[in-house]
Amino acid sequence: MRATWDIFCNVIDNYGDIGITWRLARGLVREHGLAVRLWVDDLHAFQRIWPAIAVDADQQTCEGVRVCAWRMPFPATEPGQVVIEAFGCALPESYLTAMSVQSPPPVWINLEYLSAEPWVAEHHGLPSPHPCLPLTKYFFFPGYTPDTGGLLAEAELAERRRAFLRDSMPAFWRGLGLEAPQADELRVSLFAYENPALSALLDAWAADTRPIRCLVPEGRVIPQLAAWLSVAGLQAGDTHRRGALQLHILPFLDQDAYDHLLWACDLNFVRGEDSCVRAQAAARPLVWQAYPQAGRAHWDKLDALLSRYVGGLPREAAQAVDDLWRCWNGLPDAPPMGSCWGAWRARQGTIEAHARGWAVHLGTVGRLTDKLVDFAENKLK
Ligand code: TRH
Repeated sequence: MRATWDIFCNVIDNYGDIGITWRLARGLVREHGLAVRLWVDDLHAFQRIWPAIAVDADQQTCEGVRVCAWRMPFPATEPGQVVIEAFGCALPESYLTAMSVQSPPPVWINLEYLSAEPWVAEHHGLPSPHPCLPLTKYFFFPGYTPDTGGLLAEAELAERRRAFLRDSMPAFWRGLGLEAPQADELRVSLFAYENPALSALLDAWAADTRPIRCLVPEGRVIPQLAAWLSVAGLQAGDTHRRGALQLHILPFLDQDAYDHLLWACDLNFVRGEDSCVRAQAAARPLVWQAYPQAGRAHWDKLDALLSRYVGGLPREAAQAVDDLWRCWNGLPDAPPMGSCWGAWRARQGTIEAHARGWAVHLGTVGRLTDKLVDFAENKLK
């Protein structure tokens, strides 16, 4: 009998919660043959990243995953053998009660946010007994070292990327209505939150000595782009030139097509969690915008990833990456954007080679799906 897993996803904002749980659910089904139910409280957000999702269906099967609308009152449900509560979303009371009378009780795991900070390894796997029910919840921390929960990446990801680069690039660009890149062109994807550093970055790109084509899936950054261009609005299909910069607005892509965009571009601006991991696995340079948190906790996350990421780079290239990421994230000690961009451009070749090596290094950290399955199987024994 296939083990049964329930994953609960409460969409708070943006696409990270659903993006990560959907990728996880697909991976558990495809790579581990598990029977997975994914409970989601916002099917509209889900449909944005996966258009095959029907927003009004109570239950549907997609990519082998049983997708269930998480609505209240919660229907009477026999819990899975493994229950994943994503990012501390509280499970429905009736479901918790059903878990507590199950024998043996389900393995209950809280999947945490990814961080490169050193404390993650110490907290990974820690138990937390429920205050009154006979249940224990375990904290599972993804991370960048083998002693954490690892990273969410498919076993065949690198192979799929290589096949795409070999066979599918021209068709991919045509599908987006774009020509193949010119020889000296830099093709950049931009996925970002509202960002005070954006206009200085666009100014630097417009003043570049070589052509830059920036591809922007529709989203939160569009109003700022429109303001910089002095146009009333922007929508998918729009394109504008300013100096060396050609801007294209793309439709929001499905999750797999977004991977293709990351693989096809020379440089990717990404944000949050999932797109950041995907951009690292794309073996291309990236610039990360951390999800803004109260008390500027995200600056610690940024520094932690930066110090791991630039570790293997020669000093000047490391400084260029460090400065550009810090400037993009609004750190007060960062140099102005114009000089950050110039320094990054001057070290571009070294940074590109480093990105290829880093993607290989990520493969040694361990994969989140494998580690979750090992963890749960050990507890089920
Ligand atoms: O959308 P995000 O900003 O999500 C964030 C983070 O996860 C953050 O940690 C969390 O606290 C917050 O949400 C609530 O960025 P992220 O994590 O990169 O998720 C975006 C998802 O959207 C990812 O799975 C990729 C996907 N995506 C597409 O499918 N198509 C697209 O065109 C784009 C740009 C993204």
